[in-house]
Amino acid sequence: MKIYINGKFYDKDNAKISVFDHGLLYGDGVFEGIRAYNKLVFKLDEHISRLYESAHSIMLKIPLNKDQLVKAVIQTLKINKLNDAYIRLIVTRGEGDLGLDPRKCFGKASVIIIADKVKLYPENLYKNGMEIITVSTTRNSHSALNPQIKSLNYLNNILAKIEAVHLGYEEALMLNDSGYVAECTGDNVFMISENELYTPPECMGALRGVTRGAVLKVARAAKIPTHEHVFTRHELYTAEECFLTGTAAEIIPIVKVDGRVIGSGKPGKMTLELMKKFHELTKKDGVKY
Ligand code: PXG
Repeated sequence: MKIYINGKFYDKDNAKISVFDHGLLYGDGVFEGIRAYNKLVFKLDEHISRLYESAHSIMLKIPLNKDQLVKAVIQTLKINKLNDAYIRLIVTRGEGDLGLDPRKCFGKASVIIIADKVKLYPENLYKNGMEIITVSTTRNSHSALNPQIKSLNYLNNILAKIEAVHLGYEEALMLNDSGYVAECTGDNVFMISENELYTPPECMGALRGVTRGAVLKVARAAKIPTHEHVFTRHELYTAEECFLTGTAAEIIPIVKVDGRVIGSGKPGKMTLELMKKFHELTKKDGVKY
């Protein structure tokens, strides 16, 4: 495996950055997770744009322009001879000293690209649906650390994940400070009620997921009414269908939330239809390499 760091490729064992990098010391940096399907990078522009938006928000200057970064991603995929891949794009603040002050790292931002095989949830969960549980860790409030910033500080999500794993679940449902449904630790949440599709708006603490955006578009094209609307756990418990979306997860059906059976207890009809349409999209929509 060859890993890209600041314009050069290194073997996995030699792919290293400084222990003084503020990405490591403070989680000061931004990242993206991207998929390639059969030599097509899915929604690359959207991921690159979101990375630059996250960086802009934390006043981190990415040392490459968008075109150069796209080229570096493609180069990493080619050098690793991967047709299908999960790509992790990371920009750290760079090397500084033990103080928080990012000015010490000025001009040293590091760009790292790792391309590897994908790891999805176990196959049987796509067929039979997954169970999730609400955890007590609430999603970061946007006045503290806006969930739109895909930063290297993922402790909020990790704390929720630890709770889920401790309770024997793969994924956790996170609420915001007001008790409304926000998202899961690494996936957006959707529900279907009276044949209409709902997902929480960004202001509820949901990341503007690229897969979320793609699913909303696919649903609209299929004439399914879509709503970015607040909802509570009660509405989710009594929904007809539920599913999660994410770059790694794609679309995964949810059949139980906090022990409450959703709909028939099996992956719903509309969920299955959207999964099919999403897979078709990944086969034709993307940047070729
Ligand atoms: N919400 C959060 C908090 C995320 O981190 C998503 C939603 C889905 O967004 P996309 O753009 O991928 O459709 C993400 C992204 C993991 C893991 O190990 C998951 C993400 C990122 C890094 C690791 O589960 N998901």
